[in-house]
Amino acid sequence: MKITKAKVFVGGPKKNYVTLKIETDQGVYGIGDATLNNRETLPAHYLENYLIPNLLGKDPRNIEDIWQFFYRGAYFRRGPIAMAAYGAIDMALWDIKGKLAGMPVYQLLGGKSREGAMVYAHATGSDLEDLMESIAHYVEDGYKAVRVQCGIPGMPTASYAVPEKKGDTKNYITDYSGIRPNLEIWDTEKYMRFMPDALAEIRARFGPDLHILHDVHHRLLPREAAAFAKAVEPVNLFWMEDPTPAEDQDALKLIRQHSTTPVAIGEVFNSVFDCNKLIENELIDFIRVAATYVGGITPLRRIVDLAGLHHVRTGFHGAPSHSPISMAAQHHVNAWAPNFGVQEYLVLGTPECDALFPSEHRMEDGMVFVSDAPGLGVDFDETEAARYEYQPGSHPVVRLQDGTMWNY
Ligand code: GCO
Ligand code: MG
Repeated sequence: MKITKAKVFVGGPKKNYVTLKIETDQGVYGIGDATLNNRETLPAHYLENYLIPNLLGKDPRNIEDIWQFFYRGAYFRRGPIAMAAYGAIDMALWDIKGKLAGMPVYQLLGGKSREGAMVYAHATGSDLEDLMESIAHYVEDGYKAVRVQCGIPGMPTASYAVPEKKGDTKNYITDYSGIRPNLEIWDTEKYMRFMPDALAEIRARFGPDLHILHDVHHRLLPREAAAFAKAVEPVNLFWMEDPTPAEDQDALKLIRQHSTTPVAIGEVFNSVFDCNKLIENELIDFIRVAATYVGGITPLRRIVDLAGLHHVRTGFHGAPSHSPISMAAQHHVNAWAPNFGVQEYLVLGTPECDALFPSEHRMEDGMVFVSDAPGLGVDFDETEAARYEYQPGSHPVVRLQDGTMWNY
């Protein structure tokens, strides 16, 4: 059996998805997602110029060897662009293997550990009342876990993931009006004064059962993060995400020494070597890696197994930047993972997106039910894809009030 053709598509409805389609001499094809948010053309070029020419003629059933060939063969290993490109190949090969076996991918991983996988939604508000309404809306929809982000009084601009004013529906992750970023101004003191009390009010309003998550988005220094984690302990958060920038992993020791608030980290990691020390030293509670950014299902499964040895549960990244293909890959890993925790999931749900990626995965009452179709259980419509093209976009950048660059 041989790979005969592979093509990359960049585009999508209000998003730049990078989709790889691998075809074989036996008519079976597989699809993968290489979307690297706001740098989408780079994994696409890497696939087209370097990886696909080496993929043609290979036996698609040798998933492990193909992964090792690209990873070891590059010599300059890792990095988000390369790993997203390998990730797309890996997902597509698992899709092909599932179709050949006539089984959904979760069966190939070891079968189901649960029927539905709990997901969390993103609630947001320009102020606390606005946020309370947003949370209530998800709770009414049956969500058991909600991430909460709130506008901070006195902050000069809106901060991460919150609207400027009530009802503003702009895409806070990516502005597609060009590659020059919008500016956010950040003030840690204002955040530290407001957010712990706001979280306490949310807990009081919604009671003990709701799983409340909060994303600090890399904004705090280690001492501040430890103080924040301690202050929010009575709220009993499901997790505090990315309290500090993840390059300095020792920073997390200080948080651990001062609080029992669960810590989730890893959405910017692209290899097991970015998280093995954190896991082995038991400095985190949830690992946030994504199938795309760590190079596909093959390495993701290894991270999950390592995490399981150290009581670390999964909480895979699932921001809308991921296409329904990598979300499907994660639904399969979630169905199997004995140490599953939660899945971030933003219902894309637009008719355009459903037409581009027809899928049999089902979402109900805040849970995802994995598809039983052979392979990944999601398809890609090339005719629909022809309607879209790449749109340049950017994340905001962040500065402190005196102009110092800070972490988005
Ligand atoms: C999350 C993330 C995202 C990132 C985005 C960057 O927890 O979902 O922090 O919102 O900002 O994925 O592209
Ligand atoms: Mg995050």
